[in-house]
Amino acid sequence: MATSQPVNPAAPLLPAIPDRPFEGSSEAVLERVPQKVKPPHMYRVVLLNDDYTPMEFVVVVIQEFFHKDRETATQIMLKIHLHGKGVCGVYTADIAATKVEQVHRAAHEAGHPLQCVSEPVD
Ligand code: TYC
Repeated sequence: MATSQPVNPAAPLLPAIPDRPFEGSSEAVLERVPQKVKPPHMYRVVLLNDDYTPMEFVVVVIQEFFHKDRETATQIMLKIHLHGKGVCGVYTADIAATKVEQVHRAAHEAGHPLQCVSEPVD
C-alpha cells in the first residue's frame, strides 16, 4: 500500500485566496446589539430612633455593619436621634436584607430595641 499521495506537478503550492472569503460560507458578521442588562433595584437601609438604645451602641453598629468612620457614624446616629430615622447605606436587595438581619441580631444579643428597615429607592 502506498504511504504518500502521488505528486501532481500542476497543483499550486499555496491554496487560492478567494476575492470574497465569506461569500457562500456559513460565517457571518454579528451586529452590535444594544445593552439590555438593567441595573439592579436598590434599597436604602435605615435605622430608626428609639428611647432606649444607647447612642454609643448605634455608632458602633453603623461603623461595623455600614463601614463608616467614627465621625460619619456619629453624625448619622445624631441625625436619627433628632429626626427619627437615617440612611446608613444603599444596597442591592440581598445585601440590604443581610444588613437588616445583622443589625437586628446584634441589637437583640445586646438587649436593645434598635430597629432597622430597608426601603426601595425609586
Ligand atoms: N435615642 C437614643 C437615645 O437617646 C439613641 C438612638 C439613636 C437610638 C439612634 C436609636 O437608631 C437610633 N439613647
